[in-house]
Amino acid sequence: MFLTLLASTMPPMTTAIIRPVSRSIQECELTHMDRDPICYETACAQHQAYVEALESLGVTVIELDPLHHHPDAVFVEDIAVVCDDVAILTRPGAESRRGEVESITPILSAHRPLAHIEDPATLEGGDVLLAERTFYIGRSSRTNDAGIDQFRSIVTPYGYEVVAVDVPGALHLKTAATYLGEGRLLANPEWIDMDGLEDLELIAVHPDEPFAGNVVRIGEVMLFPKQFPHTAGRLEARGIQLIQVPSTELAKAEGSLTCKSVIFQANA
Ligand code: CIR
Repeated sequence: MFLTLLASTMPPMTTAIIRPVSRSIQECELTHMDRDPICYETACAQHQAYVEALESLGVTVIELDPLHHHPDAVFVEDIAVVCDDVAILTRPGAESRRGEVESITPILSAHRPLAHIEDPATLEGGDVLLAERTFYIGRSSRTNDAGIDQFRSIVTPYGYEVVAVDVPGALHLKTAATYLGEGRLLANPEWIDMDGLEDLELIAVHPDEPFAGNVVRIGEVMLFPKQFPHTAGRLEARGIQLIQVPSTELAKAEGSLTCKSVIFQANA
């Protein structure tokens, strides 16, 4: 009781859970991309730059143990979704990734009540886009209708809405679109069905940069991949402040920037 009262008076602290790149990253899952050799050392260096960018914004970073026998384990976003009220442990659509989930449970149970996506449902965090009180959830090769339904029953009691969005052209919904705050969506409209998203103001990626729709938003600042200068220009022209980070190596594993962390507000 005392601890609960104390926690409710503490200022929230932006926290990011991350995990080192697995030495087996070359064996990663690929869905919409051809295999291109990935340099483990470069991937680690770029991942470190990502972590440092988060820390430069005052984010507290918690590092999980590596899971070298799980090639995709660096992409922690897919195994858990955390909102202010609850942490949802997912059941990844990629079978090779299901063994990653358990390892994030202890840290999340210290911060939120836990809920679970259960068989036959599948859902990956890369398909979950939160904009204010609405969760847009990608219906993709990794997230099925049962996953969306289970997610809806978990979050509806907390006052969230859930809208399903078809994702015909990308791995996950957030491969193609992320929320910038203030009702704005950065997106590649070629890859997703924009129908459910029409309440949001679309800022389209530059046509030469189809993968530029994924940013990590920390307050007013956005981490953005360095390799997309045209889309960066579009965002900066609207007064959006970017920190550009190199992310070419894990992009070859079909990973975007958001994939590499689970970000939530923890009580200090
Ligand atoms: C996979 O296919 O599962 C990994 N190679 C990439 C996961 C990227 N995660 C994300 O977009 N949230």
